Amino acid sequence: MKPYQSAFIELALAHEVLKFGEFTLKSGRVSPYFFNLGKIASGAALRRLGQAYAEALIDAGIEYDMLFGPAYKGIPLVTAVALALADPAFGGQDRPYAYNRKEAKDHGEGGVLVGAPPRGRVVIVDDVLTAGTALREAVALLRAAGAQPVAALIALDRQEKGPSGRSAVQEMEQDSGIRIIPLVTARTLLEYLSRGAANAGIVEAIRAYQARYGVCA
Ligand code: OMP
Repeated sequence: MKPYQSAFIELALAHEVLKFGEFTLKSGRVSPYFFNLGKIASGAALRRLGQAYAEALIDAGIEYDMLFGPAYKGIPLVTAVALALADPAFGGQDRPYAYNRKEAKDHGEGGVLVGAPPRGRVVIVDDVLTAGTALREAVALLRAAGAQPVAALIALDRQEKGPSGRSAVQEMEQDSGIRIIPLVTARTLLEYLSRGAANAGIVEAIRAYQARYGVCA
C-alpha cells in the first residue's frame, strides 16, 4: 500500500466518507459499506483529498492535456486536483480543466460545458466507480465535444462484476480504451480495514459482499 493510499483511507475514515451498515447502491445491490466523498466538506480536507488524487495521477505516469470533472461531485474534485497539481510541491503543473452542467443553459454563454474547451487527451476526475454508468456518460460527452478521454482518476474502484461477469473497470478499459486510476480499490480497503481499523464483523460482511458481487474477495 502506497503512503498516499493509507493517508487517503485515514482521511476517509476521519470524515465519515466511509460508512458501514446497509446501503442500496445505484445498481440496486445492498452493500455493507458506502463511500460518500461528499463528506469532504472543508478547505483543509479538500486540499488533502486533491493532493492524494494528484499523487495517484503522477504515480500513474500517464500523458494528458487537461482534466474534466463530471457534475456534480466531479466539479469540486477536478478543481482540487488542478490546484494540487499546480502547487510547486507537486511539480507545479498548470493544467486546464473543465466540467459540465447537468442541465443545458439556454442563455448567456449557453451549453453544458464550462471551463477550458475540451480538447486533446483528457483525464476524467470522479468519485466512485461501481458499474461505470456515470463514467460512460462523461466519456460520451467528451468524445462528442471532440476530445479524447484517456483515463479516469477516481477515489474508489468497488471492483464489482457487471452483467458480463467482468468488472466495470475491465469493461471500461477493454471497451472504451480508458485507463482507470483508483486511489484505492475494494481490495486495498479490505486490506487496510482488516489490520484493525474496523471490527471483524464488518470486515467479514465486506468480504462476503465482495465474494458475491466482486471480482476479488
Ligand atoms: P456507477 O455509475 O454505477 O459506476 O456508480 C457510481 C456512483 O454511485 C457514484 O458516483 C455515486 O453516486 C454512487 N456510489 C457512491 O457514491 N458510493 C458508493 O460506495 C457506491 C455508489 C453506488 O451507488 O454504486
